[in-house]
Amino acid sequence: MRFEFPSRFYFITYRPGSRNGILQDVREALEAGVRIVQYREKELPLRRQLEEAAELLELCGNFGAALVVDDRVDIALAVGADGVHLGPDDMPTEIARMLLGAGKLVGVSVRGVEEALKAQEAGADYLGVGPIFPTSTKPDAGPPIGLQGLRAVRRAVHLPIVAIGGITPERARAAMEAGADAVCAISAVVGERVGEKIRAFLHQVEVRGDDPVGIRP
Ligand code: TZP
Ligand code: MG
Repeated sequence: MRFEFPSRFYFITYRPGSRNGILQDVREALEAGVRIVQYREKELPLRRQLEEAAELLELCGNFGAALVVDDRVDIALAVGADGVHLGPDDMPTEIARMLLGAGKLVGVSVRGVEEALKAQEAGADYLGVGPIFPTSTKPDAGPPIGLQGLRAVRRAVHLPIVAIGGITPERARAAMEAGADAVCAISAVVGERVGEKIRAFLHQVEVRGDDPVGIRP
């Protein structure tokens, strides 16, 4: 079945910038209305990551939200997460799909049309497209592709797109108008008052009326 983002803000954990711990950050994100969370942890030992992923999965489950694990198919499988998010250096999409099966989410980061078409062909459920704007959160993200780049990917694929990289509440609507189905931001929401900052995003990107994923709780 075709995947749709269950909220227009996609939350990624970011321990280096967290003030109150990623569990509390995720709780605030969920309370603000986020329904898809990515556990992204680049440094902790595997044992700790497994524990944290299991805790986050339970928390997300309480809100009916999906939890995907960045990079690590093994962790996603071990804790029974809802899926994974893969970049160009991670497990190839086809192999992740084979290991996880059809019922799990496979998200793939792409920078342009060629990568997007490949990911779609390989069985991705959604694409993370970016960096749209300059970002200092991911030093190896490469040069920004701009809203033009986002539009080009939108025209090329039918998969849902989450725009990432330098997104602020002020830029969020433009990203949606350029074809994103959801937005993601790390530096603009991490630190204190995570929930409040996410609400500012949701206020920008919600579609009023009968749009279930756009309505704030
Ligand atoms: N992938 C592409 S850009 C990025 C990731 C994980 C970092 C986004 O962080 P910020 O602070 O919202 O630019
Ligand atoms: Mg990765």
